[in-house]
Amino acid sequence: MAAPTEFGPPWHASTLPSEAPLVPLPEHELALLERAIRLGRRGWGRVHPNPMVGCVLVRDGEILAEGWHREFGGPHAEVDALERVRGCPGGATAFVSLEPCRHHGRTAACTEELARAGVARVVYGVADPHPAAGGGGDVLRAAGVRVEGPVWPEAAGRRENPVFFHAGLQPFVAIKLALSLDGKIARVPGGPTRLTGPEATVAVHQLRAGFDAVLVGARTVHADDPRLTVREGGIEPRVPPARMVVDPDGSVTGERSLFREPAGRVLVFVASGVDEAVLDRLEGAGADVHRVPRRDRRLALGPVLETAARVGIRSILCEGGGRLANSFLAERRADRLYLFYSPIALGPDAVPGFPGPFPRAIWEQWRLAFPPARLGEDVLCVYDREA
Ligand code: AOF
Ligand code: ZN
Repeated sequence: MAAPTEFGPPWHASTLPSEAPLVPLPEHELALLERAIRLGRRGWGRVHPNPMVGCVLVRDGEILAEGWHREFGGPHAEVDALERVRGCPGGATAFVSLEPCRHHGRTAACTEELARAGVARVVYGVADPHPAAGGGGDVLRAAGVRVEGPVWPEAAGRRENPVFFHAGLQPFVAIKLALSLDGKIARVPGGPTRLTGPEATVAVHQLRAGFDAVLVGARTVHADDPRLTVREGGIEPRVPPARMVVDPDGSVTGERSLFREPAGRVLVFVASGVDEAVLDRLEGAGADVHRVPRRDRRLALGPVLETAARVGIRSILCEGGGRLANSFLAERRADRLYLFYSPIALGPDAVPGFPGPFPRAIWEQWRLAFPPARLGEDVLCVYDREA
């Protein structure tokens, strides 16, 4: 497994949640919670669908140990930190980014482990929204531990672990687009245009590692012939993301790189009426083919997402092209935007990133989630759609 990066993936610029704390904490204790958040980010690509969680154990102003949830099914952050204490953690304060769980799942309840270790105080970032695991704060209080939390409202947890907090039957959808300074995505339709630099490429590969699936339209397959694998960025995903192609006419062929590269499974979505021969050809190339109805001349995205959910996909990173991204936006089916801005301009004849058509109201729900991150010459802005 690749060594975890010190500050987590770059779109997560180091930051405290922007919401005012719900409980008053001194600056240095907020900094310890921030540290816990940052430690948790090291689990990106390894822990989903569990949340990224970090923990710092402190006593008398000294950090006894740090831990994080490293692997899905493995020890939780609190236990990871407790295991790393040299000596006895009795009397320590645990700063945890998420409320300690009270359930026996794949591991023992963190509430019990903390109490048993003699931890005197627990400060946690956000409440665990899940019925079985949540409520650990009260369990700890009942066990005589001093508890402060949640320090931030749910919105802060949602920003940090959007898929974990995502409710509903459809997968969480994030859109990644690289844009020129003048808001264009390509010089000419259907032609590949390199906009961003190597640092942004690394970030995209890191991003892919934390999603269940990467999605593109058939046009992008024809234009760019992407492999849609995680090759750079130093994060080896626990499960290679599935590769999804929306291809109404079944135009993609087995010679494409995504079929030839052994990585995540390939899912192709074609229109209901497409010939059996086309399905056979795609299946012969190794794809799982799903038929969904058309809407106008495109595929209906609702059924695409429902089908993806049915085969276990909870999160999707849509990497284009522009039309597909615009359809997700227009139908309010996108939850997050990762926009990489390059300092290049492509001019008035180039392909716009957001041609719509959709009313300006579509943009009113979007809010910047993190401070913009500089990646070489490019800037990454992450936006979330407010529910
Ligand atoms: C914590 N600390 O570091 C994490 C927590 O399947 P399990 O047993 O690993 O439990 C997963 C659930 O535990 C997950 O859905 C979430 O509610 C909570 N995650 N809790 O105290 C952690 N990762
Ligand atoms: Zn736990």
